[in-house]
Amino acid sequence: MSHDADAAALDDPTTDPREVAARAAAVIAERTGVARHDIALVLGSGWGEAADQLGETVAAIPSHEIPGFAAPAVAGHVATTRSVRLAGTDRYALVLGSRTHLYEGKGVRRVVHGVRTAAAAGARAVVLTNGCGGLNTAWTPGTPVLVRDHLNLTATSPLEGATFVDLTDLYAQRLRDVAHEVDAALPEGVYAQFRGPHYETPAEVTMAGRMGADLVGMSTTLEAIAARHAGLEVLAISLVTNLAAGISPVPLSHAEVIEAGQAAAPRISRLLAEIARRI
Ligand code: 8IG
Repeated sequence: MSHDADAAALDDPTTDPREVAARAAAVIAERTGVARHDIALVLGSGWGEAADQLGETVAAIPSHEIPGFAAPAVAGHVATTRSVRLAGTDRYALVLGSRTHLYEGKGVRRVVHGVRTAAAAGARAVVLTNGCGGLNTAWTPGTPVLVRDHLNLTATSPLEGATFVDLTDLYAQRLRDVAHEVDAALPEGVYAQFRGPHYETPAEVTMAGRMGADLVGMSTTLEAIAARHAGLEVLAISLVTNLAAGISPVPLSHAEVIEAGQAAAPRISRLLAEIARRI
């Protein structure tokens, strides 16, 4: 099937999106020479270089050459999918260097195609990373925070039909324990996903805080739901790249986001590598 035909198939409601994910996984296996990947990582804003210490990159594929994947829309996002042999192991990580966001308007299937592809490629666990705004002023820009739970404020779901999935332990306690073995001081928080692409108003940040959010962002929750439905264990790590609107005394800027990621790079690279090895 041609690349456009794969994209069209993914957008066709009569197609099971897992069929396109299976085709994507077959292309990944063929292009990387790795028949089965053990875990997957999705790199969000600020995490572009954080996967560089995972191990040896055995293959890199421009993501848009994989069925169902679109070219990235945001500056600072990396558009390659890599196969990495985890240092000191015989296990392979599939590193998705970019994601499709809900705010791109391409539909929820595109948003979660990466995690469905990871499951089809054999992964048992996925590490979702993101850059986000923080409500806790003790979390200065550059602070990594484990997602303990989420508020999905997108008013949508990646699941279609009567697909009832239990989300009680969505962000697996086992994987958060693994992360805490690596860094016992890692804080945990509740992540609220807004649709974006605009940042929140100060009133919306106040609302999110009263509803229990510690972090605000534009990704992750829909992917986590789809990942759990596909049978993956989920770990999510947020990099607070800015204080949320109204918490911060200064307006938000994308430049600030990129800067915070660069400053945090050594710490989050080590963190990600150690966690990936132990999962
Ligand atoms: I990076 O403050 C980043 N992404 N919704 N709010 C939302 N998304 C974000 C923010 C933020 N910072």
